[in-house]
Amino acid sequence: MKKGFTYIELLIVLGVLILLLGILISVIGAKPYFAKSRDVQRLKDLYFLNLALNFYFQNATSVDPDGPYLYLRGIDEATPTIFVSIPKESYPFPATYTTGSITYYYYQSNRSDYQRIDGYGWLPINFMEISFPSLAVLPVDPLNQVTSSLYYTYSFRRSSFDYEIGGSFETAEFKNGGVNDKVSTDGGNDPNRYELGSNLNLIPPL
Ligand SMILES: [Ca+2]
Ligand SMILES: [Ca+2]
Repeated sequence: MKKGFTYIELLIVLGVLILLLGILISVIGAKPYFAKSRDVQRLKDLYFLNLALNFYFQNATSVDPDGPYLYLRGIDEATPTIFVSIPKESYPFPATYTTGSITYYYYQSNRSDYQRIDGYGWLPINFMEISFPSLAVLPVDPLNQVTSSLYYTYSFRRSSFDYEIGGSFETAEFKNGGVNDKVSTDGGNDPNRYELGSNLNLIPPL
């Protein structure tokens, strides 16, 4: 008579247990939990990026809001630009975005450089010129995808040295009409994106 389990039987039992665990996790809803933690990360990222930008505009010896490698990218200049955190290899945005009477240009960095803080990143400011604590890499959205607009944005105006950054959330709580609505209560012109900066009308509703 056979005693206990064979190795194969143990493997099958283990496989079934893993399968059941997977089903259990999807039923009790681990996904919303992770979505919430990503939203908290977005709040932190944009808060610190806003602090860093504020510090840069106040303290840089020679403020250059489109960095050392790009030119005339201000909303009030020849190439009014919306900088986005998604690298162009992941999802190429169209060259332009027209709304009202204004045509905006999208700018994307590439996958090997997009988190650099020396002017090659998705946000082209050279943060090496200032010593801002805890900004070693540029933050990007935890998912950084065009679906549900889960990416960060940046624009600036040269004449007044104004800037705006933005992002979106996954959980209903932080979205427009949610119990903790962050996007329609920020004073900006986009009721579905979270806007921060010194002029929240630079980036149009996307
Ligand atoms: Ca908003
Ligand atoms: Ca805006």
